[in-house]
Amino acid sequence: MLDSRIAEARRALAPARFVLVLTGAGVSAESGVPTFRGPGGYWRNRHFSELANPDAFASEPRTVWDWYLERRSTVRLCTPNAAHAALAAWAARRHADGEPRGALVTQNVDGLHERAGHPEVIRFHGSLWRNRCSACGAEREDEALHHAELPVSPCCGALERPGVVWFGEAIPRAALDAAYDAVQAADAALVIGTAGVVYPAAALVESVRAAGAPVVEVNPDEDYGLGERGAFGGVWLRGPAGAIVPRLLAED
Ligand code: BV8
Repeated sequence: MLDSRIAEARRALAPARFVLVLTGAGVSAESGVPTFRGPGGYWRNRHFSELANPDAFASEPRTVWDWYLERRSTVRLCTPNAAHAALAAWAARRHADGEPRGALVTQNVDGLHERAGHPEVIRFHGSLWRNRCSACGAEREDEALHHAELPVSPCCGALERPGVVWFGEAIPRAALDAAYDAVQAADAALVIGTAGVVYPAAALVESVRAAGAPVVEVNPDEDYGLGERGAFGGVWLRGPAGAIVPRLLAED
């Protein structure tokens, strides 16, 4: 059953000139990064949406920083899995003739796609490993796992915040433009490890789908899709990304 569905999905993706890939927390689950569903969505009994917003940072910056620093510590101990590696190899093969034939948009801030050597990652929700100046918005890399004092920006001497996109905040212009360009160019979409409920990320796939393009979805959760179809109405491959994505993207 899964074999024939993977074959069907490969047939759907093979003729595509440009594939939009959208990933979520599920692609990093097998690397040990908690997803936001279930217990992973809570920290010190607070739901992540309570912490991942500007008001929480304004009222309790230490608490919010401690959460992000703990996530850095967790991710630092993780390594990219077979799904990250297969996506990176596939993208490299498709970019071989210099012509971009796809784009990977990730909702993840963990940096595991980059660590797997993916040639071009659109970080739609920012990065765990970057700080942003709360005065001028300038960003810088920060690999520190601990901050006794909350970080201050070298540019303005202002409090720095994690370089991620919080609920209620706009997607960074460059990432939004790159993602919209990819949606325009795409004639197929591949969705891996996302519940598909956060916007505008989910709307990217909906736009490609609305243009009549094939969509392939990888997700083990039986409540993710309906019957044979995934949450976005595409070919649903029901199983973990680490097992399915390498088979889906294997060279002919
Ligand atoms: C904005 C960064 C306005 C921080 C994150 C339209 C309709 C409804 C609501 C809205 C709408 N438009 C906007 C909203 C509001 C909101 C939103 O979408 N709310 C939702 C919850 C209803 N959106 C926003 O606030 C956005 N901003 O709209 O700004 C604006 C515009 C202009 C100017 C000013 C303002 C910003 C949203 C970004 C928030 N930041 N992350 C951080 O990480 O700390 S969101 C964060 O949560 C992640 O990035 C990700 O996007 C989301 C989690 O979702 P998933 O990745 O899907 O993960 P989840 O755990 O939920 O599911 C995992 C899936 O994997 C499951 O399906 C599971 O079955 C599967 N899985 C598990 N194991 C595996 C697996 N799959 C494969 N293999 C496995 N092994």
